[in-house]
Amino acid sequence: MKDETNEIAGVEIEGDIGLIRLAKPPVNALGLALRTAVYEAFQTLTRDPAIRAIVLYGEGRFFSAGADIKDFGKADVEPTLPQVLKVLNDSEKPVIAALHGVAFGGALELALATHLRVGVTGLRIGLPEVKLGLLPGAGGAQRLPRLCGLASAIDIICSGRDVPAEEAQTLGILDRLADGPAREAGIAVARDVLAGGLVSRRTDERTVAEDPAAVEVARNRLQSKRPTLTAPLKALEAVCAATLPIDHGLEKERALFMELMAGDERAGLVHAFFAERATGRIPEKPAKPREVNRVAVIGGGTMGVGIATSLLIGGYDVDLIEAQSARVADARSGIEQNLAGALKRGKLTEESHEAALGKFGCTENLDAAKDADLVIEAIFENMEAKSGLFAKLDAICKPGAILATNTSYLDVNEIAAATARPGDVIGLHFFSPAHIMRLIEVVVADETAPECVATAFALARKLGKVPVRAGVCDGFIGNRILTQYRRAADYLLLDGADFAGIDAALEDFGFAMGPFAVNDLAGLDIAKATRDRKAATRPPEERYSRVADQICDQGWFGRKTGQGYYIYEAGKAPVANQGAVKIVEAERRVLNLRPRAFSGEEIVARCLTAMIAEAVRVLEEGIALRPADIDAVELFGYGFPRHRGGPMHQADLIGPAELIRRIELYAVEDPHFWRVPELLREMQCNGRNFADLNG
Ligand code: T1G
Repeated sequence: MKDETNEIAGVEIEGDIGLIRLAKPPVNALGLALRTAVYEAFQTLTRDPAIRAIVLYGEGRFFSAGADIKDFGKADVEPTLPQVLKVLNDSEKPVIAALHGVAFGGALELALATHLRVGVTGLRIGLPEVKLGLLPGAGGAQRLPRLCGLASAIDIICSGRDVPAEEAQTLGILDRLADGPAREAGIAVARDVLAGGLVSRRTDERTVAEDPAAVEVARNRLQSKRPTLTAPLKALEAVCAATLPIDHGLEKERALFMELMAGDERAGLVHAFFAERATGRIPEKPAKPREVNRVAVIGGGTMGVGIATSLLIGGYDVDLIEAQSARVADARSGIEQNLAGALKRGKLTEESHEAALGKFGCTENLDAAKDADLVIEAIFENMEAKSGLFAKLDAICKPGAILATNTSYLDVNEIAAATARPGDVIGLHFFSPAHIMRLIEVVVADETAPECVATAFALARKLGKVPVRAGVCDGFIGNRILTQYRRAADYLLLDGADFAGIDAALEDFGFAMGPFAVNDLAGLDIAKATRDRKAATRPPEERYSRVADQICDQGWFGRKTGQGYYIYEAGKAPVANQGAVKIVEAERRVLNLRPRAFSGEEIVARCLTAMIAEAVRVLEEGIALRPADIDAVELFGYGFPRHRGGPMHQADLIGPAELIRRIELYAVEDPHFWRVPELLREMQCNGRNFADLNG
């Protein structure tokens, strides 16, 4: 083996101090190559009699992001991380970890196994394994409580949260904070140890006091969460083992870790991790993004105000343009309230809040868009109004300005055709509330220029959003799939399930809210407007449920009117609206339908299969680049439970054969709605799964 030691784990000598430099871009992930290199470098320094202390530090943006997530699910190869850490812990020479950027998961576990830890300004540490459906598997749940106590360790490990360096020092996790490069900070600590000014100590020698109250509180909190995930509860069990002798605790922790490693929750959460990061792999990636500093947002409604807020939080200069002068002041106060909320949530500091307040203007004058690098239109959904506006913007805006529409379903090609610069027109579909929801569907029209797409992705990343490239069709990726999901739920209702039962089944599956509760939240009149818009082109053979229309006919539009499918009274949990129940029963009688019972499992199977079937068509038509992009849309825009990975991840767990069997079974009742996409048959034939298509 080419001696890589010097490349990815370089050995440096500073007098009687030996240093190991972790250098495996992009994040010094502790995969086999880096583990082996660290292990060998450490052996070298241990054997060298001239070396009296050893420092580990990282090259690049971070000390390390922990274990290599790409290795999950594969067989363990030695040296495993626990083996490497045992050598560090057992060392007779003082071992110091010098941390910068981030030290997450296995990287923090590595530091915990050393004898002293120094962190530099800006460092964040954490054991975020529960966010990946795991728990610390290399001693973190045993060694962290030995430094900061059981209660703090439970908080950090079961939440997976980031811990800023200052707090880490207060908790006793870091022995020292320093400014400047970690390497030098590490050397300084080593010198102090060798000079006797600082005591180095094995973490394993420390003990952990019981804290039954903290354990009880944590267990109750984790069990009351919806959905109740397995990893945080197993992590709690692992931390509690820290009161045992270290070897027993390590053994228990590893057993729990391996149990979770084999689980679906881990597979779903790891899939979500990589799906979020894969969306940026677009054909337009080589194109150079245009510079964007000033953005004009057209429309002072909820979406316009949310988009403007998101841009201000992202550091852009913003002009919000609202044609109706009476609404300009409302738009301004809406933005100010959102910014105040962002300050409260810690998304802004006092300083950046002040700066954001000074970076925006509100006006009714469309000419304010003339110097904008980017214009984002968020007016009401009407093709005529949007085309008219884009024609005006085409005349007002400077050459090279990007003209974006926030439409959630209208034809972006048609909007682009209203201008003489279709190459500069693109769809930027935000989700409400736009300053909170992370998804942006970047809708690429036929003539959209590559650098426009690249600019949209760069902007979305700067806003902390997850951009997903979508082609032009009715509803793009997300709303198109949502329509089928909702129709499956509407048909279940007609066939005998009740809306509270349907919602409960999907909430047990992990959705924060079932489809009928979501309809009530979004406003039943909004969905009705969409149905009315499509009425003229609805195929006669399409099964149509009139239930929602009849509920609207009662003036029941959901939460905003206090009743819809459910009744909403302040301070009370929503209850099923018996008036709506009667409408369903009456409609069944009119359609001569004999209601039958559906299990929760069958309800989930039908709704999920409807989503998957439409998602496969979205893929077939090239509206989405890859299955993982569809999952990213569902996870970051539609509340699909993260631990389930997304509909395409689920499709691989279910398998094409079973999906086809289901669709063909359901098609007996409704062959128009339930159709097997061609790609699904191909997958069955060639034995491939959707993960293979992620590239
Ligand atoms: N393993 C493999 N690849 C990783 C990685 C990791 N741990 N972390 C990041 N990457 C890749 C990522 O996919 C992307 O690749 C590139 O690095 C840049 O990442 C035994 C079992 C560190 C805060 O949970 O939170 O240790 O897309 O785009 O926004 O107990 O990445 O360019 O090809 O996210 O600046 C615990 C996960 C592992 C940390 C940087 N560690 N990473 O954010 O860049 S479990 C984590 C992050 C563990 C032990 C257990 C973030 C980051 P590509 P990025 P970023």
